Amino acid sequence: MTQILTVPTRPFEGQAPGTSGLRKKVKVFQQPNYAENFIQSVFDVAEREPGAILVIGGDGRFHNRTVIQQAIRMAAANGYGRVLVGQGGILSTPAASHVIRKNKASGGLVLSASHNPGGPEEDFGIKYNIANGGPAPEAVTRAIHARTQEIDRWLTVEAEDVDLDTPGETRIGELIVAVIDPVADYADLMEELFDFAAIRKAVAGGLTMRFDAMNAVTGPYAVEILENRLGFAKGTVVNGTPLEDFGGHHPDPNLIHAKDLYDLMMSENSPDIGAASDGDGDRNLIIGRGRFITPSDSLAMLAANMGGAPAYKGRLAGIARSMPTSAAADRVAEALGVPCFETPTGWKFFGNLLDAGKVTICGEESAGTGSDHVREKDGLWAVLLWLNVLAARGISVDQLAREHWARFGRNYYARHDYEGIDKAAADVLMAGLTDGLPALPGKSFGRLTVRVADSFSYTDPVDGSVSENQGIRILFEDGSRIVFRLSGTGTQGATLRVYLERYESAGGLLDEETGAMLAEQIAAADEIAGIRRHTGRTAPDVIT
Ligand code: G16
Repeated sequence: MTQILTVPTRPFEGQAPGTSGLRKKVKVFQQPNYAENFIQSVFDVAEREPGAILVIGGDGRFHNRTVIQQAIRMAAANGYGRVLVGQGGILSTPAASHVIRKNKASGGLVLSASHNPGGPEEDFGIKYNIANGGPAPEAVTRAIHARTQEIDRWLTVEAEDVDLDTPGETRIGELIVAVIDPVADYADLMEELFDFAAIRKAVAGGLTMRFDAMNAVTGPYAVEILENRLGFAKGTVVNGTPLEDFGGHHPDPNLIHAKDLYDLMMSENSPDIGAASDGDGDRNLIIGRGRFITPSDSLAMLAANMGGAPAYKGRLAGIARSMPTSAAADRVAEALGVPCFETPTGWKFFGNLLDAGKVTICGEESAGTGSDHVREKDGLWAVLLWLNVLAARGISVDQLAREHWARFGRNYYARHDYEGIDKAAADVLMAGLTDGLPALPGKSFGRLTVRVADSFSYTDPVDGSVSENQGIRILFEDGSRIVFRLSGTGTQGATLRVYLERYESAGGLLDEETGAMLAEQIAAADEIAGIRRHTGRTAPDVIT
């Protein structure tokens, strides 16, 4: 019997999970008791039987291995029976979700700060996923946070570090620790969902791609699936080695941080499709030859075409999107006669809808798309679904986009991010917006007249739980829209997100420049929110 050690501790301020887990600078996590307090709070509130299974994995960023060893010892002291940990401490977020579901684990610790940069001076994160494989819902994250505020001890055992690099089982007291292949189960699942034979045939017939793994977790997954199983040429996957600091880059698959890929795809030498994923493998970027696909459009286009993939043939139950995501998917849902749900930002809000079988595909403007195969968004899954659609239909990304807009119309869409602004100024800006809401309807900004202005509130149709203050919506009479919200994933100051959208019907202007099409909404956003006045910024840091 290994002796359980009780370590006295005191609460830390600010351990409230954000949009997706607790994200802070590595230096914050390195403080004695910091990670331990949070993990113990998770263990104190997590629903589980004695001897339950816990999955642990991360995106390989700096500090990953240290926290994994701490978590394993604490799991041993907290009555878990089995820990499944990815070899090298690696498990992409969607792969972790799959391992939890497949092994009927009680939950999992996913160690990642996603697309945020990594390294000793950068970011780290811990997220708890529940038994359905998805991020803990708000009731659970609230309970974890409450526990962090009163915690006075954490439990551990004295034990050597587990060898994370060698697959196999070891024992710490009653706990069995199994180091598992992080890729195999996930790659097998993808092979079940998609028509690999059709994709292989298209590849043999000349379909080319580049996948930028951004020196983050998807490298080994992409090499196995795209190069080894689907036959894309060696070298199709670039930046395929996971690095603790992601090579000094932001592993964020957007047009700023994946600029090399974008430039290639806009050049004459471009392959047929370019794709990228983020730090922990749940986001995706899709670019065709000469054609960028926004995440909102990607959701709509995939939803309209996913029946071509074996796992989804004839079974689209419904679509869900986060509120700031464009309404492109709503038009597909309407045309196909299935419901479309509008949830707050955060994948955790899709869990109930997926568990209840109300939706088959979900997506967010923040580059996340996924289905009911796991309970996380899934970067490589989205790439494979695109490949399956292209292979099955024998058309290009650009052709598919044009065909889609000609049928459904086009939702021009952009997100403007003002990063690292003063938190107090951001709060004043949001409070001012909220206070001004009742006076907005009927007011005009240029040619735009406000129809509705509100703060988005969501009632979960499955369990009736209510989530308020999920973003400010300004809806104009011409159908265009502006949404304002503060990011819940940053670690420094505040990030203001401004989401801009305008719909052009099928007979309208379908191939214009997005910035020009949204000029009126951009001007109105500044006038309504006083962005310059409150933040001193004259332009966004990132436009996606
Ligand atoms: C996380 C969540 C997503 C959410 C995104 C953006 O993504 O999992 O559901 O859309 O944050 O959140 P925010 O706008 O609050 O920064 P990831 O990829 O960082 O885990």
